[in-house]
Amino acid sequence: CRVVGLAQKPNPSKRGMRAASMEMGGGDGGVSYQTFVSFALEETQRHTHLVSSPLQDKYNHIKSMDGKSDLKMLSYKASKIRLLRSLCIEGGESMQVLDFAVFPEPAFDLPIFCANFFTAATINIVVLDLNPLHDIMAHKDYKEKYYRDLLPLGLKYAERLPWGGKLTSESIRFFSPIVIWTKFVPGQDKYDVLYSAFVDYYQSWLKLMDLASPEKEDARITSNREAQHKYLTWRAEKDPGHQVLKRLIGETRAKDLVWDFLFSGVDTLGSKTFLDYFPDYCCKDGKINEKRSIIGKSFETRPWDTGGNLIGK
Ligand code: BLA
Repeated sequence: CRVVGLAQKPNPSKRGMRAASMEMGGGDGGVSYQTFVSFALEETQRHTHLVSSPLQDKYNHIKSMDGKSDLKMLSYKASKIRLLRSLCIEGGESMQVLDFAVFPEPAFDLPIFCANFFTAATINIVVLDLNPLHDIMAHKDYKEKYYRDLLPLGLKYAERLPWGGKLTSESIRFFSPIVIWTKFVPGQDKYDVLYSAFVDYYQSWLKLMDLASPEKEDARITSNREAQHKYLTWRAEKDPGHQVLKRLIGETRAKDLVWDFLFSGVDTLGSKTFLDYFPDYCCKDGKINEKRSIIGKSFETRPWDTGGNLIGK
């Protein structure tokens, strides 16, 4: 994730970009997610004016304790974007990670762009989605507004990046009907499909951003802010990446990275606690249950039909 120059460049064709993604890997034949981040930044710059986030000074580069991995962080903001940030972990053939997210300003009810790719020597774990800001089960109008037109995009990749099997049941409420949740054995073909999906999903998000106009009512802005705070609270507390980060950089620095960088806003956008939002996690002693899931894992198969209706239990 080298800091890319954000100068305007001619828009490369998707074919060109795919070719570029195929050339990456630092010579070891593996994947590197640097190209994904470079694409996203250049593409964002075509739609809005990105400025460096105040977080950038503190969070830019950390070397893992064993000296084998580099953690590289970038963060920006823009008129409709509260925070665009990425974390790339480059650990050679043993590990490559991308955590790329875009959080809108609370005046917008835009989905949260989410790309989480974990690549180890024998497995890739992928979540790519436009995470709904509001609960799409409870708010059908929100689902219609953002996802009806995106369903064909989800279908486009449903076969080539098939459902990854059971997952933490609580996570499903943060996912949209077009979520790509998949696991696969490392392979160039798959990375090419993943790159193409990333490009399509990100361009779709940017189009939504272009069209978004700010809410006029304070109550709606407050509701957007609280929904984003709930999302940040969930991820800051339960993100699967936390364990890996602890191993790489130690508990204190991992916690700092998760709370102050990856899910920045968790301490400022609202005052409710994790247990206020997710009371099922409360232990008898009043502490937060350390398990990631209370309900357990479920959703063996994709729980939405082609019309985006939830069909799983
Ligand atoms: C596994 N990551 C997972 C799983 C999901 C996600 C669903 C499967 C296990 C589970 O069901 O919890 C991702 N979960 C998400 C996302 C949301 C969510 C994106 O609720 C958003 C709302 N993953 C990372 C990073 C690392 C990482 C940065 O994003 C490492 C630094 C690692 N993810 C990782 C690992 C696993 C995993 C090692 C497998 C081990 C495990 O299941 O804990």
